[in-house]
Amino acid sequence: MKIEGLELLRLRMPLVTPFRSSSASEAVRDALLVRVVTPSAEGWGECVALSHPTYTSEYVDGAASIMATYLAPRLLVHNDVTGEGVGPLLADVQGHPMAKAALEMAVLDAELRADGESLAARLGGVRDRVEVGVAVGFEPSIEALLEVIAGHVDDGYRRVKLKIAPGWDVEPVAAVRERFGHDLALQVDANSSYAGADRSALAALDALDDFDLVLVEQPLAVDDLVGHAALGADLRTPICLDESITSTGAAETAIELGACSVVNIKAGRVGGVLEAVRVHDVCRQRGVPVWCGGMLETGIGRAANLALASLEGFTLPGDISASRRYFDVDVTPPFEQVGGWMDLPAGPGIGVEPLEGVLEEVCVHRQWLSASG
Ligand code: NPG
Repeated sequence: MKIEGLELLRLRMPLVTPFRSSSASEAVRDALLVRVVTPSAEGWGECVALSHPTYTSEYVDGAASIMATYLAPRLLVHNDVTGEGVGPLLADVQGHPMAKAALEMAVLDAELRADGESLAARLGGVRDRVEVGVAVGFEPSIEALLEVIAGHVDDGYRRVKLKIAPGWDVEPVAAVRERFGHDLALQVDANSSYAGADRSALAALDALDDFDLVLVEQPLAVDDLVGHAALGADLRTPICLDESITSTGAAETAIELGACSVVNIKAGRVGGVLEAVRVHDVCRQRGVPVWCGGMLETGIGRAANLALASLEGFTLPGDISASRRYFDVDVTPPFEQVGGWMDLPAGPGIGVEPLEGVLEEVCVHRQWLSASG
């Protein structure tokens, strides 16, 4: 397909409650959408980079800049760009996986809409609804945490992910188990906050073994595969990696070294949804379950995550919560969950597109990029 042009849209989306993790505290989702215009269809993608470079080195202003300066020009000069072809065309630009992933998604979406094929079908999805969970950030007190979780459980969620860090781990986990029992699937995410921790902090991770957790996510540093392998040999609870899994090769290495036995897959972190499928495939070949991580996406990114999560190996609930968990008004028709299940949108491509009226409300900047400048 010839890309006639593409538009970068910056959205200001207030979050219903601030999301506090060890790497970020977001009260407003500063979102970046990509709209690709071709003769036969338009396509949409979302760049999951956050406002600040605290989860990885990417951040939304930087992503918009790298797209305009380096990535979009590499696509606009060609007369026939395909979804499969986006990665290779951008490969000489080092890094920036979230920016690249958004462009690949938008081109793929346009291609699929023109062909009348859904993204789930194209990726090899096997289910039309997926199990989902909810991630809870840091709360100021145990009581506040329990209240937030009670709300999510009342909404029907059956899997909760807690942020943990040294000093906030055993106590909140024990309180959640005490209050909600063992029917609630519970996992924790440390975002590398135990990297370089002292023995007492690491002893807390051992103590978490007594709480029947689904997994402990990314306790140590992004590049500390040996440390994760050693920790995994001590813990009964499976170790899952997120930030460390930056590509298919990284997944193979981490699994071969015994650094993880579960993998969190995020298309933005690995450079695109097609690479995410390859990560899924190598995990599945090795019997490693995967689940779809979340980055506070709007409905555009959420729709793409659902398609990815419909693949066979996604056997654990992902961080793909309902739109209302994040925004009073989503930029797409709202995604709902019932009893911890979410339906995939029907229709070609990602199956949704922005609601014009809402887009007008939340869009704070548009930048049009075309070959003619
Ligand atoms: O529900 O989309 C969501 C958030 C899920 O906790 C979640 N994401 O480390 O995976 C993570 C975490 C995150 C939150 C990452 C904020 C970056 C910023």
